[in-house]
Amino acid sequence: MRAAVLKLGWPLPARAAGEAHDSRLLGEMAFGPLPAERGGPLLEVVTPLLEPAAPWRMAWLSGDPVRVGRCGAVSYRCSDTLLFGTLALDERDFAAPHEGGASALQQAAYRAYRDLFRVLDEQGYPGLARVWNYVPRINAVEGGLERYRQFNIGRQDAFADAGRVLIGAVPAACALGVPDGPLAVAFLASRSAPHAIENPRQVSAYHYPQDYGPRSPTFSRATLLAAGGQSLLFISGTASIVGHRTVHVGDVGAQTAETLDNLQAVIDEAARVEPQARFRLADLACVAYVRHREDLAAVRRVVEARLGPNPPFTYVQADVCRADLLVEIEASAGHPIQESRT
Ligand code: 3EB
Repeated sequence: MRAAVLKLGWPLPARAAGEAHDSRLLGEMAFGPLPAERGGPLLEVVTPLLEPAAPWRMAWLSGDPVRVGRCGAVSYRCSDTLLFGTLALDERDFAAPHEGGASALQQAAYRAYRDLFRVLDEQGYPGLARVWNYVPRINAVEGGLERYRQFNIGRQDAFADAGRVLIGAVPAACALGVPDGPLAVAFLASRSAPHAIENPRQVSAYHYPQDYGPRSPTFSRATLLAAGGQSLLFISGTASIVGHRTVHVGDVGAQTAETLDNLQAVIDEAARVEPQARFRLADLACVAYVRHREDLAAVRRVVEARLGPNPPFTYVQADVCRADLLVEIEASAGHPIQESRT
């Protein structure tokens, strides 16, 4: 039997500095305070960890050997089928805005996505399935506009300038806040186009009204990707939003329950669109981002009441892109999970 085109190793202990990279490693994301050395597409997400407590990483592994490259700000590795890339941009490298001009963060977001699309075009992996965005001080208001909203402008402009659609066939994504450091982005793309999935309980994010910022965010609720016989599902960061409104403001337990309902709705929608794509919520590999570390126990209680003890979940502390959201959960499925708890 053919090896899986995509496997997830997760959560693995943080790699020791200088350790050689696996020839089948597409890329990895590391959470927590990390050794300085990097090599290959390693996205460092410098944010406090909750569970497991030690620094850990998730590794996307290919069944076939990979090729390594760099293009603009992007470091990438690709198999015949998939390309995983990372980039980190320091806002201080962008000019301070003049009156009414683009903020440094907006410029950095534009550059990040411009370079991302260049890699996809140059290497021939047009099917952008999933993007992870880590934005320093995401909820801070600067120059009269929340930084998440500045990010949305730069991202959307880059999609438009790359000739990409802004609604419909857009990638699954998440956007979380980290205390400091660069704008850090990781992405997974394919030779073939993924199928975008929306959540019938929610207004599509690309149709959010202007109350949430001058430009709506460019992401779909999930993507389904057929790759080498696997049916892969990538679910975007999912929160306690019904329609376009945040619900259960101030109640982290109820927000977690609503988020799980939204995840279930996305799974159901994926199965409706693609009958082969049948996944159980309890089998998804999930990362839960918790705004306040003291809410970890409450989030876990609701997750484990619904999914049973020890589901494949990890917990990270991060800011969520609406100030009233206390928790956000992202997920993936359809790939084997190689678990190795630290
Ligand atoms: C939401 O549903 C919560 O801007 O890329 C979730 C996933 C959210 C992705 C993004 C934002 C993003 O609107 C926030």
